[in-house]
Amino acid sequence: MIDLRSDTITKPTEEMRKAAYEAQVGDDVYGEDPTVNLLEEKAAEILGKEAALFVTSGTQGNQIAVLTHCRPGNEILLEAESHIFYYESGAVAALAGVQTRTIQGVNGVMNPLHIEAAIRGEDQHFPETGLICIENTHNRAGGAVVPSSNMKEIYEVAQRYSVPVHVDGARLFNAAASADCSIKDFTQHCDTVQICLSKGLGAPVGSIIAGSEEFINKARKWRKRLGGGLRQVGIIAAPALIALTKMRERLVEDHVNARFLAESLINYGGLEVVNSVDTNIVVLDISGLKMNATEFVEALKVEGVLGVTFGPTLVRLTTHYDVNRKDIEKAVSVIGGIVKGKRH
Ligand code: TLP
Repeated sequence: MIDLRSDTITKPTEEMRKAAYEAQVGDDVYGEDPTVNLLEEKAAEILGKEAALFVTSGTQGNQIAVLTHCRPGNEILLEAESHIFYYESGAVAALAGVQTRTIQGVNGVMNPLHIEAAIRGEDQHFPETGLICIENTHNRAGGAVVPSSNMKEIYEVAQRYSVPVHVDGARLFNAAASADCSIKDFTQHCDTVQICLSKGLGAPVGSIIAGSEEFINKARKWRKRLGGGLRQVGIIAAPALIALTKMRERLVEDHVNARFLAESLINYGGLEVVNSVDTNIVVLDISGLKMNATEFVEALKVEGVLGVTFGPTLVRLTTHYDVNRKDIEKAVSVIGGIVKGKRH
């Protein structure tokens, strides 16, 4: 199977498995796991923040951030198709008791003026604006990079109104690789950030949240409340450390493969690449075919290629460490075969 469903499906490398086996461990709830401590120190340094916390998943990291920044009854501003709004099972309502106010972005990029207009003033009728969330890269915008200049403008607005900014940077290293800049060029324009180690970076488990020392101390307590205080967790922090320190440089390979995939499909009648392919995601609109996205994904599967539906006529294909150029060529030819028989 050529699995293009997500970069989350990457399996740990040999080096990661060996590191897990050999990891020095201790009880992390006592702060005694040396591998976790090293991972958190390294992550804070790379992200340019005072402190960092190892959490089980991107969703847990985002939720801990919202819980730590906000109080029940707050309102948070976030992009209309952001992961926190779209794909986290309503957790911000269920757990943090906040309401969401969505801002329609363009390619995942929110206009700072729209954000400023949405920040609540002093009035007993109004909820307080507790947090602004930016997603970078933006998943449903097809892995689009939110420029650091846009983040800077949003952060300036946020600071003027004393509202914190959290970045869901599940794929922020992809953004840095695509923009050919340092991750700090992005993280300097936010208070807190969540990055996933288990996506393109290939770790089997884990995310990091980073921010001020004070924020991370409070976040640690929320992690514990959520049952995320783990014990000899160096076993998974060791592969995560390899993901963080050794796997960033290769993300551009995934981007090159995604671009190759998109360019190979561009001239196929009946389907259209609808995203800008900044990083490792290709989104296809198949409305020119006599089938819907579910049927298209089924047809792909029969031919040994996996993708995911992204809407009634949209399909997402994601490149990653476990697929190479040859796999992409095979996927292109499979898609070619399906398209041939199904054009309107
Ligand atoms: N995204 C997954 C699915 O949940 C859709 C994927 O396959 O892309 N933020 C962003 C921007 C994400 O794309 C994801 C995962 C998360 C957060 C959540 O991370 P996990 O899966 O570790 O909870």
